Amino acid sequence: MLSKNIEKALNNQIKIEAESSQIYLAMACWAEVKGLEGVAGFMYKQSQEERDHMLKLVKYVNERGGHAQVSALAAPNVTFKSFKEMFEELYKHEVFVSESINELVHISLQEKDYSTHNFLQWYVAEQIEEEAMARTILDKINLIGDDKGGLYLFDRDILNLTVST
Ligand code: OFO
Repeated sequence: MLSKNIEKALNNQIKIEAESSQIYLAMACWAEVKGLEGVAGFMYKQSQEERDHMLKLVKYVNERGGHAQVSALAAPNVTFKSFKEMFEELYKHEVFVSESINELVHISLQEKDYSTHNFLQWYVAEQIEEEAMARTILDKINLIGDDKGGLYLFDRDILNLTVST
């Protein structure tokens, strides 16, 4: 059985994962209307993964005697100055999510909830991968600079970057 404190913290993470999904969906739309098909595909995939992260939490909360909350979400940015800015935002957001997961891990230890602590390890590993991936992408973008040919190749190849689920 989850304590009220843990239930509340997990529900907050459910909201964050749902917002992440919306943030990446908005990025997918922006990229798609700009003709960046590869980037759009990548963002649609990220958006779907965030929804899966949310659902995993929802199931866990409900299975452990809590009640997963489906709540109103903050509206994401829908336009970006450049695709570089968009990926910088993605990176910053992933760092924010990692901090939030770390805080959850901290609370689970404080409450001596070792089941939740164990459950959260999947998210800890996932965030390491997602932050690393976002940094790799930003490095590539910095290499490309204003080179249109480079952007074309980047858009073509981005879907081949391995993304865990
Ligand atoms: Fe949910 O993994 Fe990124 O944020």
